[in-house]
Formats: sequence, C-alpha cells, structure tokens
Amino acid sequence: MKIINARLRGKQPLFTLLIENGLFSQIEAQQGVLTDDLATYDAKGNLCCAPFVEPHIHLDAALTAGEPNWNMSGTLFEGIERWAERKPLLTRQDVEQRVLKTIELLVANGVQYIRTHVDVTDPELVALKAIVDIKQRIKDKIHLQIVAFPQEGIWSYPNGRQLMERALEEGADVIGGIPHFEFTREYGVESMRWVIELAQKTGKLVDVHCDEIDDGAARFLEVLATAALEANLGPRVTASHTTAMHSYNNAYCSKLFRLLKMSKINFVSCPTESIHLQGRFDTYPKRRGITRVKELREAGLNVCFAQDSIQDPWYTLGNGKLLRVLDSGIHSCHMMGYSELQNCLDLITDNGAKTLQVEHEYGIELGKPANLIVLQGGNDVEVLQQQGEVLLSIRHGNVLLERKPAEVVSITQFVDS
Ligand code: 17E
Ligand code: FE2
Repeated sequence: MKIINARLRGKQPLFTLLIENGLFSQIEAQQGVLTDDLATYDAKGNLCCAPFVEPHIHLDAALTAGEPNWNMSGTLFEGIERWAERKPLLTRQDVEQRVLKTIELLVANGVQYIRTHVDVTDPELVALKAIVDIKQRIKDKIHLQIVAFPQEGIWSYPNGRQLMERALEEGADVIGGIPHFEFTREYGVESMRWVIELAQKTGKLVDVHCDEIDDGAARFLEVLATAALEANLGPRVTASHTTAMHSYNNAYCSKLFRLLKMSKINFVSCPTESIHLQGRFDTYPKRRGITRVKELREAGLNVCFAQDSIQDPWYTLGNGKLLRVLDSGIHSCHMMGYSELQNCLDLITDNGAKTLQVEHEYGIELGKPANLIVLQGGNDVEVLQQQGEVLLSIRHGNVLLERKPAEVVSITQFVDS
C-alpha cells in the first residue's frame, strides 16, 4: 500500500508512506505534490496521524440512556441510580449488540485503541463476560482493554473484592476503583491500597475513577499516587476524572503536585462529561468541575482526554467524536494558547497511547504496525478548526474505514462579480 501527499504532525513537507506486511516500510519526504496513479491513496495534503485513542469509555452502559428511566438531575449520582435499574435487565445479547454498535461508531470516528470500564458490581458479571468475548473476536481490528470497574464500590458492595478478582480471572486487563463513592473515607483509602496490592500480585494495570465529585475534601488521589509510587508502578497506574482537584485549594495542590510528579501516574480527563455532571450542586458562581489539565501538563504529567459516555445514564450526547471532546476540553481548560493548539492532538493520540501502555506499537514510524488515520486539515490547528470527519483509517495495512469528504453542491454568491 502506498499513500502519497500526506502531511505528518510537526513536519513541513509532504510525505509518501509505504506499507508492507502490515508495517510502515518507508516514510519519505516528497519534492512537492505528487501525482501517481499507482498510489493506493492520495491524502491530498491532509494530516496522516496515529489513530485516536479512547482511553476511558463505558461500553457496557452505552446506548442505554432512558432505559428504563432518564437521569433528570444530571448528577453523577443519579446516573449511578438509573444504571442500577438497567443493570438487572442486562443479557449477553443486549450487551453484545450495543457494544459492537458503539465500537463501530468509534471506528467511524478514527478510534483504534479503546479502554473500557465494565461494571463488575453484578454477581453474574454478564457484561464483563460478553465484552471479554468481544475483545477476542475483534482483536485484529481494535485494541481493547477492559477495566474491572466496581461502580457501586469494592468495600461497599456485597462480595466486592471477590467480584473484582473474578473479573480479572475472566480476562479483565485493568483494575478499577471508585474511592469517592465508597461508604466511608476509610473504605476509600483501604480500597486504593488493595487495588495497588492486587496490581503487584497480578501484574495488571490500574485505572481508578478517582475523586469524581465536587468535594475538595475527596483526597483519594494522594492515596493512589502514594501507593503507586511505593510499589514503583506509576506509569502503569491511571487516575481518571480527579474532578475534586478543581476544588482543592492552591496550597494543597502545590504540595500534591510534588507527589504526582514523583509517582509518574497518568491522568484521564473527560471534559464534556465533567462539565455536564459536575457543578450540579452549585448555584452561582458554578464550578466547571474539570481537573487541572493545564497545570498537570505543565508539571510534565501525562494527561489525555476521553469521552466517557455514549448515550448512557450519565450523558446523552456522546457520539464517538473525540475531536469534539478535544475542542470542548481545551476551551474549558483555558488551553488555547497558540503553542498549546499546535500540539493539541496529543491529548487524544500519543498521551492516550501512553496511558494504555501501547507506545511500543503506536505512531507513524518505520517498522511499526501501519496504523493511521487521515484527518481533514494539514496540521493540529487546522484539524481542530475544521472538525471534519475522519477520511481513512488503516490498521496493520488494512482499511477499517474510508470516507469521502462532504461536498458543497452550491452556495449563494454574496457579491455580484
Ligand atoms: N460511572 C461513573 O462512576 N462515572 C462516570 N463518569 C460514568 C459512569 C460515565
Ligand atoms: Fe467513567
């Protein structure tokens, strides 16, 4: 396969990419625009980029919004209640059908790497078993990581610890947690230490829903980061949401950031989700309830953006479009300085790959698996401005998606010529 007239991130000229046996075999700068009838694909100056990474989504709950009841308050906690009503209705077929449809939606929007949380506070583990099975069936096309996610708590749910361990035995790759939702602060603290110990024992990754609440007193992040540091597991550990950090005072944050830097853990922020779910108990002024993305990045920590929800009890408007999440996120986090814009795609590509620990196979580089997407626009800023659809998605040299750009058929003349 040969792709001509491709732009690459951070580079000036146009490039020709050759793909052989599913790997990038040649990446060559061109002298100007090429015409080549033998080329498989003409990128026409659009950006060829490593695939989007969706590092935090809940596939088990996707496409269940309103079933059986709608979340009327818009709070995280009502979302958990509504989901608890839907959970007993789960069947393998229902999960399979919704999950495959949602993965298709993500692929249509340029995603090839997905980390999904799956609720394991279900004595039957219906969703978990179905998604482990799907992972095997789609493994040549999509990299899927499964988090054993204790939605109703580990310490606060009957047999919580056993369910987590069973989920790992069934095939979950990542250990989750939800300390801010446990009945007591002590339960939250104990659960964090237990999660890291389990990671040491099993060799699994960790990704915790950590401090997803507008409560400046929710300080489980320091417990998670300390346990990760002491176990020397930092880069294998992720703190998702950490929205309480929005409400921490600056003095505490200053002390906390020293620990975070030492720990080297990763962060996932879900800006559209958090702007929707957080701030709900405020009148005015209203907190945005998004973690300190800009400051974490400036401190050298790895932060990526995720969508979190696709039409589920927490968020109705999820659509798989990470470019929209990125757009929304950099607005609400005040990350629109020109130098920040110039590499903004990092937040939904490279940084997500680092969180998922797939960097060894990720990126447009000689010898690596030929995974790429083509975006409308020639660089990060143009892509973000245009908010265009993904034109091409290639996985190991095979086409996952090809799309023709929309065409304006006619437009009025505003000024007589
Ligand atoms: N569950 C949770 O605890 N938090 C979320 N943001 C979602 C599910 C979507
Ligand atoms: Fe989540």
